[in-house]
Amino acid sequence: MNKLFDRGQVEQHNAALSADINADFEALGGMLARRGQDIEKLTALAQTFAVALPSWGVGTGGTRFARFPGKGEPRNVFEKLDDCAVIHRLTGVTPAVSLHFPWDKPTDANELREYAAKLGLGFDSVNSNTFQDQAGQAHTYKYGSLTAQDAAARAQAVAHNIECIEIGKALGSKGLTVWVGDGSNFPGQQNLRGALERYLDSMRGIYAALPEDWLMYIEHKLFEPAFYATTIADWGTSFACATELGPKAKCLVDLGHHAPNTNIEMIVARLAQFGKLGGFHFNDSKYGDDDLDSGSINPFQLFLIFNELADASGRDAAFKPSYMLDQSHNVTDPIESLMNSAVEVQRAFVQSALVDRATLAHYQGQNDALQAAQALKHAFRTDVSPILAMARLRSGAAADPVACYRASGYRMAQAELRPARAGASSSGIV
Ligand code: PSV
Ligand code: MN
Ligand code: MN
Repeated sequence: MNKLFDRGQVEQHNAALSADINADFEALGGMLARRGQDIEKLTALAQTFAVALPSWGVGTGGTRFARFPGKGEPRNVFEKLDDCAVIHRLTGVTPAVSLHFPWDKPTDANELREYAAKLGLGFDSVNSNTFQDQAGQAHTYKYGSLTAQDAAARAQAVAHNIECIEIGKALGSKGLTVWVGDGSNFPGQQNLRGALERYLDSMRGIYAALPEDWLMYIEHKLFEPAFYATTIADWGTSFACATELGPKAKCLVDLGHHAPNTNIEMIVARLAQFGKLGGFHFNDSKYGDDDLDSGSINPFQLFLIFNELADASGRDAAFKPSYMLDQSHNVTDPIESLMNSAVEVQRAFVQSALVDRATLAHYQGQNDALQAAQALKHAFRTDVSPILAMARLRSGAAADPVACYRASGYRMAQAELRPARAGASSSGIV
């Protein structure tokens, strides 16, 4: 593990900023107190927040046109964990990593688990990959995996998912996320109903291998790589499949997997209402699966999603969907983007706690649309940055994660230790 942050760097950084943060915190505390809100409670709440990191997010991403590698990119799963540990060390809100197999397949799962534990990291749900062919694979996924016409390709895809569960068990994961790109590019290419029947049949085989305390997350996506009809294209199909499969199957909402202008917060409300909201892949987008940094394009939407989550938590204290980032970084340092995103998602979480639910319900009851909307805007407009900074100080993380990271020289140190591999992609996706 990289020792840069063990040399009192974070403490020095915090000491230099603490007077300013205390002053801002006190000022905000006074303002919130006049609104009847307790900044101490909000700060304690902020400290409970956690969002998992995607192992594939710490490498530079790419598009189907090109990939422009960054300096010091992680070359294997251990180095990916090293970078994730830096993100957690500086933000204090990313204690778990979501692995993707076979990209991150360990030769020894126990060794990997111990390595992560030493870094203070655990493992979130594991992800299967049947959207690419791997070297030496017996049956191609060119025409689908869990939905393929070819029974042998389907069986291979099911076996891969079961292997992911086995590795995940050894790592201490508690969930399997299944996203398949299966679908068709031409009208008539596939029998639409037949493809979903085959999907369900395959998923039943995977579901049967889930341990008792595991969940299976079904991730829908509108399009890409299928450009006419994707088998699991929307939350309705995801919900129907999760219902068919049983209580351990839930729906996962990746924010980028919808048509532009889709009301995602309403999807969240619906899935929560019917007990099928399993978790999120947070990111932001302008067009579709852009995998941009969380909160970078539409922070209000992120807030509105958390507003629904706060409403759901208020109705059921046991409600706890899992949170994960799923981003791709082409023009920024992935560590910086992931830190910023983790903080942006935490920001929306805290802002949603500022919504005065009784007041909102009152305006809704009165059909006072203007004031109801203002009740939300009032919370959204409040700059909770001092709460987030104080939460980090109290958790031993960095007051300003990006500034602390830049001052550390971590990236340049990794550039020396990890020479670039021309054209290589850490995730396998270019
Ligand atoms: C698909 O676009 C997706 O969002 C799924 O979560 C995949 O597993 C991930 O991206 C990998 O790139
Ligand atoms: Mn995703
Ligand atoms: Mn995606």
